[in-house]
Amino acid sequence: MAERPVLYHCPQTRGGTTFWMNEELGDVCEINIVDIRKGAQKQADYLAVNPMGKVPALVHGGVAVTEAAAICAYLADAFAEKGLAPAPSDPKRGAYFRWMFFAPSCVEPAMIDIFNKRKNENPASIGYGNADQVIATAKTALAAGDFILGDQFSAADVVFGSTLNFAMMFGAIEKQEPFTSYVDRLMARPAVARCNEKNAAFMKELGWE
Ligand SMILES: N[C@@H](CCC(=O)N[C@@H](CS)C(=O)NCC(=O)O)C(=O)O
Repeated sequence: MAERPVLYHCPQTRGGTTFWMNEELGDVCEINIVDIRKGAQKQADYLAVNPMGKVPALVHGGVAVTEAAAICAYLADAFAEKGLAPAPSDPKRGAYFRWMFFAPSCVEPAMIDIFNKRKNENPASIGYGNADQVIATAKTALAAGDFILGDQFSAADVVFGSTLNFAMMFGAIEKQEPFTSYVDRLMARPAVARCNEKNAAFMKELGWE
């Protein structure tokens, strides 16, 4: 599809995950800033894109994609030549999807439980079990090497790494190995430095302190 995707983003939000993905791909999206402090995410024009009234969102070829992990997976496939997703025939595709979706399905709700000091009384009936199970399982994702796919960085690291980074930054998951080394490795990437610079400029433009 020749048309440039439009990424709806706001600094200091989960939009950061998709903004990083865009930067890893070589800045392939047009960026549209949604000022959530001014409530732009609840205005009719944005609700038409994402009825949840949340960022991020992506529009490409007239089609909206929401949910940070879905946007990252979509962009990795749309720009497959950049090598951030294993091909459908590649056996690594299983681990790629598995951990990319483990992050929002399991790590994120467990993180919110810890943050809100909420204990699940019936882990068998809850999709993510409990926080201890999630943390122990998340560690196995990093057994293959420096990245989820071993020595190959992929969009799964953008999603999984962003989630772990936020969880440890806000104290929802205690800083611990192998998470800290993994996140440090990811945060040292040139694309992350570019995102930090660009987000600082956006915040200045928005008049945020
Ligand atoms: N499940 C969504 C969550 C998006 C989300 O929670 N976005 C927050 C910012 S981190 C937001 O837009 N909040 C503004 C609001 O709800 O008014 C995703 O993964 O993309």
